[in-house]
Amino acid sequence: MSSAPDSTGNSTVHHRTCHLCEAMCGLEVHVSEGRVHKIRPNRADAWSKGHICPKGTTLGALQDDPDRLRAPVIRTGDTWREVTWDEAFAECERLLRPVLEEHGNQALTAFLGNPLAHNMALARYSGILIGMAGIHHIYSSGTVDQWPKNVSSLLMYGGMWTIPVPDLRRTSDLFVVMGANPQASQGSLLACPDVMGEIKRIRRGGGKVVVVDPRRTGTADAADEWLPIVPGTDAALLMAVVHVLFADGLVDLGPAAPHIAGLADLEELARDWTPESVAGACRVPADRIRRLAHELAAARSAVVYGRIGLCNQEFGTLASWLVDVVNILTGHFDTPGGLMFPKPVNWSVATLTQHAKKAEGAPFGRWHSRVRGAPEVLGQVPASCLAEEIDTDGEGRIRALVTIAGNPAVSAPGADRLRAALPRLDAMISIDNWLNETTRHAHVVLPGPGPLETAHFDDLMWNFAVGSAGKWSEPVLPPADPDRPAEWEIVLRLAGIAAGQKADAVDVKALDDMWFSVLVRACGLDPDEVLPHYTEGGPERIVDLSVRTGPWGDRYGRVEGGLTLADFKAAPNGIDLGPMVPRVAEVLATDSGSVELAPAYITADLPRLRAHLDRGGADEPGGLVLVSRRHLRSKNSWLHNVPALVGGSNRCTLIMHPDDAARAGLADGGTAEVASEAGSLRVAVQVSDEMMPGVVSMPHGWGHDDPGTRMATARAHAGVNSNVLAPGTFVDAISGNAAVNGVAVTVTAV
Ligand SMILES: Nc1nc2c(c(=O)[nH]1)N[C@H]1C(S)=C(S)[C@@H](COP(=O)(O)OP(=O)(O)OC[C@H]3O[C@@H](n4cnc5c(=O)[nH]c(N)nc54)[C@H](O)[C@@H]3O)O[C@H]1N2
Ligand SMILES: Nc1nc2c(c(=O)[nH]1)N[C@H]1C(S)=C(S)[C@@H](COP(=O)(O)OP(=O)(O)OC[C@H]3O[C@@H](n4cnc5c(=O)[nH]c(N)nc54)[C@H](O)[C@@H]3O)O[C@H]1N2
Ligand code: SF4
Ligand SMILES: [Mo]
Repeated sequence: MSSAPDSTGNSTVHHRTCHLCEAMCGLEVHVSEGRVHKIRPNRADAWSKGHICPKGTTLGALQDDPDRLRAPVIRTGDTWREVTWDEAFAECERLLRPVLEEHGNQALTAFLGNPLAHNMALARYSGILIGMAGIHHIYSSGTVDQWPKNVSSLLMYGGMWTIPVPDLRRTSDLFVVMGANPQASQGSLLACPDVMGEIKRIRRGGGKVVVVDPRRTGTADAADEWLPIVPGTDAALLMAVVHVLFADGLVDLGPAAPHIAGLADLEELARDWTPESVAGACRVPADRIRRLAHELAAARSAVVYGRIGLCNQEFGTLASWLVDVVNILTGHFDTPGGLMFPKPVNWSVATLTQHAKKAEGAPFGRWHSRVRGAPEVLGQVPASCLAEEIDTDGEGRIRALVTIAGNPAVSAPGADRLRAALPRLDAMISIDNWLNETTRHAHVVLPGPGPLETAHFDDLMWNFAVGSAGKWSEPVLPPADPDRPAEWEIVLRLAGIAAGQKADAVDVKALDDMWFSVLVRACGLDPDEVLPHYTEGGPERIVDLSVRTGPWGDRYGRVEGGLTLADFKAAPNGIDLGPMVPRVAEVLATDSGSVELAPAYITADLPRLRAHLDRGGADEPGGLVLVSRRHLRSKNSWLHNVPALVGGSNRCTLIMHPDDAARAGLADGGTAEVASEAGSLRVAVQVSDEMMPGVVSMPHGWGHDDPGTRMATARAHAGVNSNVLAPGTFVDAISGNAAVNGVAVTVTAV
């Protein structure tokens, strides 16, 4: 254990990577008498060098949270009782068996949530549960998140997780941030500790930072320029930038030029997209758009970055694609300071299998959802389909649901319908640590251990990192209950049950070896050779495999001096393997072997965008549109039970521009009724000119006063569930990703 007595002599100090967001900050966790008494930044951390945010200091509070489930619970009616693990798994079997026997595997699905990707065990084991349960179609928070980027990356580079990220630590002249607020989020599809510090550095060095966002965010406040934009029109602005780049002879592909295909097609497509033709709808002056194109072309080192505001919107795939296109056309691609492909020290289970998935055929529209007829995209339909697939009778209705670290009753659009649908399930099993708005509907909840009782090594996050690095964290605390299963064992046991095994007869070790062997083969190695290297299984073994078969790995003795997990264990501050390197040729997996600048599947969506602009976009007189926001002290829906993180400026309010508030007869602190086609709610109003006129903002992840939850602090700061307002059918048509931004609403005074 990476511990040493601190200066007082009575406590131990543990080095640990915070698992709450992509920044992956190194923490010093001070423990005495078995409890965390303080958490400090670890300045010696090779990756984060002392960066931290207020959330990282609350891991002790999460660990000690009296509401966090310590044992499995079973619900009968409105009553929950704690049970033994054997009883809990027997109940899972009792619930699942009849559904599967009478209705087949198509009646069972899973919803995978965001913390799964940050969790040592769940990230590496959820795949086997889905496979063994024979689940045909899963749902995930991915379709309320980065699905557009997955689509554009697959079509441009050949892998849905082959996502280039800004090489921000070396950007010096111009950083354009679109639809992201790293002041709150700390970076996303951009794992970079201290994004705000990089923004300061760029400006100190004479460079410029521009934020394109309907809200003047904390990031915009720290930038040189805030460019307000009408939600959902970013793709139009970027098409106009592309137009100017071609029209003014500014295209310069730079060193990546030999790898780029589709330039002529793109030029043709951009011909009509003059700045003047989009300026009205975007509410960005044409000359500013033109100048942006020239600034990007002139900059030596620049990068355009787009994130959730560009994904969770009606034209998410077009916008996500165009961010990359503009970087490529201006030569800020696969070059230091521009958009580059990370080189993770370890593969993730998701990235390891991405090309195998593609080989199954074009991952678009291979099947359609039963009720809405939504085309599948990359194996999933919109998360909002889940509700109707549960509440609509007929052959193929979903009757059993497993949620894994997800809270779709709050995080998915059409929240009212899902909350009404969940009680119709015959079997609902949640792998989760709290009784919240979603899990309160479960029949059985299987909690993982406390957040500081497990080891940690990030899985997917290193794929978005601005440098190659790795960090191993030992458990800070011993298991509170040594007899309870680890989270990966919970997943495997449930997998066995879902596959038809008796609850008390699941051979967890055999399943673990089987899953490990699948992963070994996917790495091109022979399990008979690799398995004897280990005496124990679990996620740690998978981490070792992923490091040893990664770019710096020893390939089990084939590469002399290559890395293994033991090297990371010996380096409690982590190992830094340097900044990103140009590697486009190495990562490309398209059929053509080139970067596809103008994939037909995406460009066919341009007429829809043009029609939207011609209708005037969202710009109808008096009409308001709603966008989402994040706060530094929240993490989606699930940190509001930590007293230190709620209250103060972290409140669930509707922010409105003064003109819009005046028109609705609302003053700061008043209560508004907000209504959309999907639902309505009442919320406190905050009047501020940080909003552009016509756009209002609410955070997601609130609404903690549902009956039957067990999160006392969250309940005392309940707020309202903004996804009641998001219509489930409002999606980016070609990715199926939810458009929770740009929702048409009316706001009236109560
Ligand atoms: N309106 C609107 N909606 C949005 C968004 C938005 O911007 N606006 N953002 C979307 C995005 S980007 C995302 S990622 C989704 C998030 O959507 P979800 O992943 O569905 O929601 P979270 O709030 O992250 O819920 C996490 C769940 O995991 C549980 N949990 C936390 N840690 C652990 C753990 O270690 N083990 C287990 N087993 N469970 C754990 C929590 O108790 C909680 O139930 O929300 C989306 N929804
Ligand atoms: N503190 C904190 N950190 C988090 C999270 C959290 O909940 N809290 N969640 C994590 C997760 S799961 C994710 S995915 C990331 C997300 O990370 P970010 O993408 O940085 O997310 P936000 O902070 O929501 O910033 C999105 C911005 O997009 C703007 N926006 C909305 N619609 C549009 C539009 O149409 N066009 C443009 N140009 N802008 C628009 C909003 O006003 C908002 O400022 O954050 C992660 N980190
Ligand atoms: S920024 Fe905050 S939440 Fe994110 S990893 Fe660092 S300390 Fe944790
Ligand atoms: Mo997310």
